[in-house]
Amino acid sequence: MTITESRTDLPALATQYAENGFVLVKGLLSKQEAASYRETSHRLLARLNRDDDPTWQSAMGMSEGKTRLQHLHDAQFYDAAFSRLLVDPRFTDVAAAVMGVEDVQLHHTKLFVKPPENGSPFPLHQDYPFFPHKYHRVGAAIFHFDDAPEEKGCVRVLPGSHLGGPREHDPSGSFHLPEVPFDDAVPQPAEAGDVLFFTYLTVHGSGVNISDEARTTWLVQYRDPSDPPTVKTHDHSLGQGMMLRGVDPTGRSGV
Ligand SMILES: O=C(O)CCC(=O)C(=O)O
Repeated sequence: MTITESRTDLPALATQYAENGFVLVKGLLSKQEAASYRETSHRLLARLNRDDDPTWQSAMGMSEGKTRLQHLHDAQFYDAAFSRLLVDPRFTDVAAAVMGVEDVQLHHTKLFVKPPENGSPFPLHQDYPFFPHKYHRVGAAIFHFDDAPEEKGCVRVLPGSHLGGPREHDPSGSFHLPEVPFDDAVPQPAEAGDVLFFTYLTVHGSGVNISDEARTTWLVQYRDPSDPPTVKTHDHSLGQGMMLRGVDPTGRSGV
């Protein structure tokens, strides 16, 4: 099951998101824009030439050989093109509609490149345990800057899994959900320009990139500013608390 909608029908998006915990919005960016962001992403990572690999410890057993992942936190602090995307109403209007709120606040961002042939997978997990919030009005948008068919290790989700609320995650090392079979999660193949929105309670992960092309995505995590964190974690992220849409009615008390 892949739940896809056009970004212009906001009530339909909100309904799909409420029922399934995710929605794939087709063509939110044009192919040209996606190609430009892809180029910017790869150029930036090549220029920084960092050698850190964020592959999860718990992902090691998901493939035969060693896998690799390139990443960059806070890309909007390196290139203004990413800042523009953060406040683009094509994105923020959907983020607000699916959360059922007016105001959208930045939590953090992560640029990922899964290299060809051995791009690292992500074990199934909720994002909730990494940064729990009181009312769970926290979501993610994954921008696809190139095509992500299943063989490129596209994102997978467990439809409706958000409805059961927070789950107990394996506390050893990186949080994940060893009891949920990986194959239960439904692949969400996407094209360049598509954006996958999901709640931080939706169980998700992704497979190994076994194709001969990189998979390039930008993950933006956002929240309702009226939803306070219950634990102060992840507050090293640059720009956390920046308003992407509307106002912060709390006067920054949650930041
Ligand atoms: O980009 C992906 O394949 C999944 C990323 C993810 O699940 C995460 O960063 O929490």
